[in-house]
Amino acid sequence: MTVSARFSEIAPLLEGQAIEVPSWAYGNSGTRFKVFGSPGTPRTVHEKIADAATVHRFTGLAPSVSLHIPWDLVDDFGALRTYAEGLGVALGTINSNTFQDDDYKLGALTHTDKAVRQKAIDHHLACVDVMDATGSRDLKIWLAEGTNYPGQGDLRGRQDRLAESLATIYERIGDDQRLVLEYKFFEPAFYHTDVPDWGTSYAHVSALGEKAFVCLDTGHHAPGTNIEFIVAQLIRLGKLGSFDFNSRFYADDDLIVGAADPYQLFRILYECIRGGAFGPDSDVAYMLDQCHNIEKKIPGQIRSVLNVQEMTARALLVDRDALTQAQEDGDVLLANEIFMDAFYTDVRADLAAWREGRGLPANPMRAFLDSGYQEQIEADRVGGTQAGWN
Ligand code: PSV
Ligand code: MN
Ligand code: MN
Repeated sequence: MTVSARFSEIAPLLEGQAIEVPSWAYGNSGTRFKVFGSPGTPRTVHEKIADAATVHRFTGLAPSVSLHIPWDLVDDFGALRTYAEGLGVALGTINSNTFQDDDYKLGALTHTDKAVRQKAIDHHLACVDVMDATGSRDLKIWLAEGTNYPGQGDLRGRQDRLAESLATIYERIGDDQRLVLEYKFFEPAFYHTDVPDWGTSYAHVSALGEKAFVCLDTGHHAPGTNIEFIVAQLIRLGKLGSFDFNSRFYADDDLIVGAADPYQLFRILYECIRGGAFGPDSDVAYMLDQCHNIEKKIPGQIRSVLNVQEMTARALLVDRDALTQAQEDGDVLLANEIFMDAFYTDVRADLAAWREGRGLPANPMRAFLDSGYQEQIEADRVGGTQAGWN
């Protein structure tokens, strides 16, 4: 197999593509109705990392794994780092968790009770301690905070307390570290959410300083939202820190990225490329935030990173000079045609040939399924408690 001439022009840009995978994608998850167990599910963080390393081994795309504290708590994070590196992956973003503790029922960083706020702040400071040991750059904060009923909370007072809590956490962020604040338009709170949109996240991270950025989770927007516009705007403002990629049909569905709307993924990646947020000079972290409720988890992750790679290749194929010319000429239909031409280009055969040339399987999914890894973990991982959304 050989790659086409046009593809070989863009192929070098695919070389360093890295998509971080979340540890929780390997554990069991479900809906509020049922969490399904599945054979071979990791019982420890070490087993999650081993599965993540397997995704990287077959795809060459996922060199780091993101951890969630306390789900992935261990006594010795330095040793965990060494273990991960031994498997060929790094430990990446550290995610805090203030959504599973009774004390946080009415808020954590926004709570009216100073003692509760301090507890939530201390948890984040402990997460930074973890980052120091793992060598992680980013602390990712997603807050499940908000209210269910008008009048329940003082909207403005909650923002003030949030700003104050975040500032305390930010003080502890090291010179080589960053704080990324994720937004989500609703859920678990249903009336108002304290960080519901990119504007609110942007306001907070701007106030914090240059080590604070916005995290954009593709599943966290109202239907019909033009996400690529938000991407373009945050890149313009220098505040796009990271992506949590997933697909949504209805709300925060956490489905395989590119499954629901590959064209939207293409448009998002195009804005990243257009904005200089893709490639070796970019600091934007590309991560998955997905759960695999009914499908097998490792193949689910393999499919996800391959989807990102495929849409990246297509977005790189946009003839930007011709597009700029058409835009400047006001040629609406030609501009759209140039854009769509790239989107409709089937890059799968070229990608397969290119992978082979780099010593990777042409078809990572098939190679994984044929490898026996899944059967092995299903046989080995019996007993103990399966990891999950716990
Ligand atoms: C909850 O919505 C959520 O899916 C957020 O997107 C976080 O990034 C993730 O959980 C992990 O905390
Ligand atoms: Mn997320
Ligand atoms: Mn989410």
